[in-house]
Amino acid sequence: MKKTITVSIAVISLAAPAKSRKPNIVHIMCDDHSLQTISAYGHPLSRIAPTPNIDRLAASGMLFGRAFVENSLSTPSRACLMTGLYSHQNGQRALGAGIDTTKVFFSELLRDAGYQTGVVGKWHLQCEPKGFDYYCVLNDQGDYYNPEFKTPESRGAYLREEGYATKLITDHSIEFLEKRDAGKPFCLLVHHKAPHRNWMPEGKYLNLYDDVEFPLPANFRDDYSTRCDAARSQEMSVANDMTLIYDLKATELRTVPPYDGEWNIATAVSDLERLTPEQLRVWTEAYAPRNAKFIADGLGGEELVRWKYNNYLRDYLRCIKTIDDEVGRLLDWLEREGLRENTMVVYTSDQGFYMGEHGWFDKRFMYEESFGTPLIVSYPGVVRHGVCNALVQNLDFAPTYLAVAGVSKPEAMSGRSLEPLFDGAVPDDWREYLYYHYYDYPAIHRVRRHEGVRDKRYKLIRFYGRGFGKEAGCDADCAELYDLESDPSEMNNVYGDPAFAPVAARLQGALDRFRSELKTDEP
Ligand code: SGN
Ligand code: CA
Repeated sequence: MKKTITVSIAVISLAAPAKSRKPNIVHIMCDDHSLQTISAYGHPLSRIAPTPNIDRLAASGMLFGRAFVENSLSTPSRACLMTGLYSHQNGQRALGAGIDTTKVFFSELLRDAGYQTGVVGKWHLQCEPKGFDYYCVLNDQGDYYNPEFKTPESRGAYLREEGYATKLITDHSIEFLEKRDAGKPFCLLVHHKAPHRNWMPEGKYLNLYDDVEFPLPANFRDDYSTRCDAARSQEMSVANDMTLIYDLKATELRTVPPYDGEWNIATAVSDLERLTPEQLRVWTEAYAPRNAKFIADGLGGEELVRWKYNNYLRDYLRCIKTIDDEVGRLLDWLEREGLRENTMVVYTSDQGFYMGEHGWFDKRFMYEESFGTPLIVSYPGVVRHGVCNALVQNLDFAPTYLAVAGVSKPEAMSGRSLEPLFDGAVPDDWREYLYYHYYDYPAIHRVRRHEGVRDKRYKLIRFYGRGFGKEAGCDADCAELYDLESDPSEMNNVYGDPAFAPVAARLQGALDRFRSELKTDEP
């Protein structure tokens, strides 16, 4: 039984009958790409910096308006992608070691089913790529300029290549496709490094948006007054935690007190040491005049915060510009080769990102900007064109790819295939709630541990756990509740408001059910 009223489809086109050949799969996943900066999502920011090529996918495919991750951090998200399991099930709770390599990766099952499998770019998990015929992966987070890649031929060594990461990743993706056995279907994961911190743009875009003044988000000055302590004790604020030298490339400040002791100088210097003399010349030509003016102006207070915000946005969006170009190059290649028709192309990110909302950059929190992630699925003739607002999660990738390949999903996988949504209707038994759990504390950005549930309208978050370091003695045990319909930017925590007591009880019931059914970690 299907309901047609619970999903909004912007434009309806009749889906063709399911195709008989096994489809190819191209999963393009950026690192930290906010949906606010994809124009198909319609956010004001993306009107200033459009993404015409990513939009090509949305123009032919299904754009998910409520896509989320289960733990907003790179390795947990990547482990979830590969296994279809929650963090506590696949072992990858925090950023470092964790992945339980005895778990089945969907790539292994696709390969067994006759698919040629490849992964290019950021892998990040502390295990070898499992279930791949081909890999060409960055070392850990990887570098923007002249990065090192490991391939089956390099025998465990990471070898430096000259060029810009986003382009090299596309080059290697196309190489994999060119060399494939055309008689077999393929599944290719294209995992970009960009636009991860510290947002180093490609040479030709270093002056893009120079003259654009970006408006601060309406809630940039959130004073966190209605919330638990976690929002106050984080260290991911544009004003206080974004560093001038490392993040904002004011390299010349190295020798100017009081900045000469600033965090991450060593990293910032080694980032530039990676550049060839010609790359460095282009880089310096772009940033040196801006930095000279910045030093001469001696900005402080409000002006300094605006300068930081604008230069953060400019570099981030410059990185996105190359991503968009390279998505276009890959799509053009698929079209030229006549492969587009039988290929499901997915665009997503390992999580969302703050573009100054609540005053922040980075991710981790269960608030919408980082809990949410962009998701566009284009497979003309099979996936209907339009917007789907069903609740979906990165747990669903593995089951979806197995389903479209005709491979049965292992019993243990927690996610569910998105296939039933592809005709534009939402089945009656589609999930009503999502479960989220963030563990990486104490760690950089100091976001406290929390878990929670979200339905289509409300969100319950529970912060928990011992405080360390500057939070020593501040053990967390505190809840927040948001009505996303009346308060989409989550400024007004209504937990404890008697008017919302029934909602709080209902969401707590859902959280309790997740805890017992999924045997989650005890807070
Ligand atoms: C690095 C970044 C952090 C970021 C984590 C996780 N610092 O540690 O800002 O939160 O990665 O990012 S940096 O100084 O190394 O740039 S993730 O996308 O891999 O989860
Ligand atoms: Ca990331």
